[in-house]
Amino acid sequence: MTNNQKLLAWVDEMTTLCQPDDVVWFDGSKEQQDQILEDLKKRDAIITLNQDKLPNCYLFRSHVSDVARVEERTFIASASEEDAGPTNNWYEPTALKEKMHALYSGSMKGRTLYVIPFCMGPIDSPSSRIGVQITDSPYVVLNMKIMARTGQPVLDRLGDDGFFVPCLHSVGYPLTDGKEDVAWPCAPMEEKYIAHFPETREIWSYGSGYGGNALLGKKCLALRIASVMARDEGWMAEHMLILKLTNPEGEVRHICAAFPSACGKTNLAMLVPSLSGWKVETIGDDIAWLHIGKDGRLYAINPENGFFGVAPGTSMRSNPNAIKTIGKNTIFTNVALTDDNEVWWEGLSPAPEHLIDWQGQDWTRESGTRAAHPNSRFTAPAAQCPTIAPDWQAPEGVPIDAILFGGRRPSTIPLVYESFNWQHGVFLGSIMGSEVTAAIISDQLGKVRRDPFAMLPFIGYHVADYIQHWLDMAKLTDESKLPKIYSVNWFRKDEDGQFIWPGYGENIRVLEWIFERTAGQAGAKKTAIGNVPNIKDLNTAGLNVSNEDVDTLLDIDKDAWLTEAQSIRAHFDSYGQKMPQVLYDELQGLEDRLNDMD
Ligand code: GTP
Ligand code: SPV
Ligand code: MN
Repeated sequence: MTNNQKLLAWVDEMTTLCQPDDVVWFDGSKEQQDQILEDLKKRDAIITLNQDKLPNCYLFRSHVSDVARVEERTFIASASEEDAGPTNNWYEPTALKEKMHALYSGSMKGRTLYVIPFCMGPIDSPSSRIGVQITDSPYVVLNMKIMARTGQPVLDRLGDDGFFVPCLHSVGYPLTDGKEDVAWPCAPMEEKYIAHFPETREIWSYGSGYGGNALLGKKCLALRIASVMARDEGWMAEHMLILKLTNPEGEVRHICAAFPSACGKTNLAMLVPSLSGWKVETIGDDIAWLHIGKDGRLYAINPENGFFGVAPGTSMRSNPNAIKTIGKNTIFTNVALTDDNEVWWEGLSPAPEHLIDWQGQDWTRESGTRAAHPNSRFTAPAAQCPTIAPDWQAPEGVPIDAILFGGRRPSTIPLVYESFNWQHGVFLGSIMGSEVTAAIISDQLGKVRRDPFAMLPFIGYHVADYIQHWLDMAKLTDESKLPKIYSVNWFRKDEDGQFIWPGYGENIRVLEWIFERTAGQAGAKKTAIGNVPNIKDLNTAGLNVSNEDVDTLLDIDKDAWLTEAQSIRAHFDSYGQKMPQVLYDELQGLEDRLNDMD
């Protein structure tokens, strides 16, 4: 329990507001989890999977409207509109609180209010931060238990007057006037609010039970609010995986990679190298918190404790480590159910004859629909990953040698290239783009949008100030100690719309080149856009891709890049007056070098 008066007072106040039938402090115990499972079973809100094959695994089916993050209903309620910048939805904080107060009033009637103390980052890390989530969703409680460190150890660290981020969450479906509960309660789209108050470090989420809308430690705290803390305190909160790479000689490098949602972070973090002697170990698959260490290098911790991974496309061929991770103690959401009470999704294996699809309907191969939702997910403990690095919970983190930026770009962007220096690397992050994926509810699916640093939906303040913060990080240390920065693109397509690069385990060839560049070994040619490997600089032994295709993947198309530069200028302009001048200088430099090309 706790004597933290601020916490006790906040829980009292929220209880009075939301009027639940019960209040339960989640202590992380098996008894409490069993109780929650029992309640869910009674309500038919959970499907118990085959306990011989998938021990302690469960399936949830969400409401058809509540299947991914909702960027249109996500708000940065900073005191001034200017601080939210041009890429966020802004709402005046007092007005938003008033509006949401009305929604929360009595919103937990007929339900239990759970209090979940959680720690983002290892309990003993000075870089970790504490949050407390109030929620009326038992699904959220079970997921938070996997995704964060929860319960009494967190309250112990918090102490009597420690700081926490209050995170209020309600699914927005009060059981008033005899209203019956449903398997997945949520509110209609126009009543959903995913609200962030950056100055007071508060999170209020209403109306959705899914993923980043509802597991408030993840995108809301560890990225949007943490990005504001990081700006104020001189560190960085980024949408990045963290991996440890060991070469055949036993030398180690640590790599962070920022890719937008559903663009390959989990897969790269668990990569099984196709080249013998190389080893990849996993430290994190979605979020990195980066600090300058005592030695002046940049160190990363993974603030999370589990993986909330995309199911479709995950198989023993593409990502065997993920498959081995999710064999027990895992929650599946919106995947299909087999006749043996196991799980299935597109890309896992040849489709069985009969399934129950993610909406609970009979499905056969003739149905012509997807059996699993494209944004169906697994929630699994990170410690179960066979490649989890032994030091993944090191309180000081791991020193980072290289940062990768990448997205889904069917054309123009080569397989890999290296920035000239930190400032040019920041430019590479700022110009990122990617096709929009099913991780977001959007009518822009498949269209390329700019997504600077893969953080477009997660920067808790003005995008131009965020880019300036990246530039400023170099002033906190000797630039030569900072990681080298690379752009990668696994998603180039040919005229038939097929991926040219095989990806997955073959991405080790790109990591090998990057490893050797950090050691001053591999060659490269200096081009208008950056340092690009020559074909001979890449290890292509045994690679099932023609030299012609590798040429295409490494080629720089002057006209396509000049068009790209124009689009970058428009996108910089849309960020307004605050955009750092040096980024325009970098853009001008790129255009000048392109115009000098033959
Ligand atoms: P979030 O959890 O939404 O942040 O996604 P993520 O960035 O972790 O993406 P993830 O690794 O889950 O991959 C998303 C989809 O891209 C899956 O369907 C993968 O199978 C596919 N994918 C991942 N890596 C590659 C690759 O190297 N090549 C190709 N073609 N597809 C890939
Ligand atoms: C993402 O969309 O980047 C995710 C899934 O990692 S969610 O937790 O829903 O944000
Ligand atoms: Mn993500």
